[in-house]
Parts: sequence; structure tokens; C-alpha cells
Amino acid sequence: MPIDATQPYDDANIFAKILRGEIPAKTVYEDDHALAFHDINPQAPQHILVIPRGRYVSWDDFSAHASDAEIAGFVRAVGHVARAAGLVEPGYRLLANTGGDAHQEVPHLHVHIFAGQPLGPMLA
Ligand code: IU
Repeated sequence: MPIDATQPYDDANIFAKILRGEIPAKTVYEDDHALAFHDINPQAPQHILVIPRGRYVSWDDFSAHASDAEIAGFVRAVGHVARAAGLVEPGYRLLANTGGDAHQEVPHLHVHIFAGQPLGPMLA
């Protein structure tokens, strides 16, 4: 069920539970600003989610309200995860679904990293 990206943050969301260690995830990277783990339902041979540690519903919430340090730390973490996985070449795709039309389902910001095969044109 897509979410409303303007809703208040819900501490019961599944990624909040993963951040608190209440639910396991296949973690690939973590630091002060971010946690990265394999998507439970991969849509590409490599499908990793990167989430900020802070309580942000969406890209909109994060870009408007996170500190410069949080934003820099998160963006660097996304790049690091892709680089460390050896994805820079042949390449990868980033996606941050935001709100209903984009079909965002989990109300904690997550950036998808897709890779491992030719991904085709956007919106194919
Ligand atoms: P979306 O951008 O909100 O549509 O993506 C949510 C993703 O979270 C989706 O790819 C799910 O497979 C993934 N996911 C997960 O990795 N672990 C979970 O427990 C749940 C969803 I719920």
C-alpha cells in the first residue's frame, strides 16, 4: 500500500525496527549516518537499500529537515556502498520512491541501489 509522504514519522515502521535491531536484515554496511542491507524481495541481481539513521519519512522530509552533516553522511554512504560492491562499472541505478504515485511503501527514507544486469531505460 503506497504511503502519504507527508505523514508524520511512525516509529513502528519496519525499517525503524531494523535500525533498532528488533528485526534482522542482511546488513552490508553501517556507519553513524546510514545502514545498508539487501532488499528482501530483490528486483535485480544486486538490490541494496540504504537508509539514514534519522527519523525521516521520505526524500522530501530528509532533504527539507536533515542537517547538512546527515545529508552529507548519507549521500557518502550510498556512494560508498555501491563502490565497495564494485558497481561503479558496469554501473548501477539509484531510486528513492517518494509518495503515492511513486509507490513508496515503507515510511522511512530508503534509496534503492539496483545493479548486476543491464537495467534498461528509465521507466521501462
Ligand atoms: P518502496 O520504494 O517503499 O516501494 O520499497 C520498499 C522496499 O522495501 C521493497 O523493495 C521491499 O522489498 C523492501 N522491503 C524489505 O527489504 N524488507 C522488508 O521487511 C520490507 C520491505 I516490509
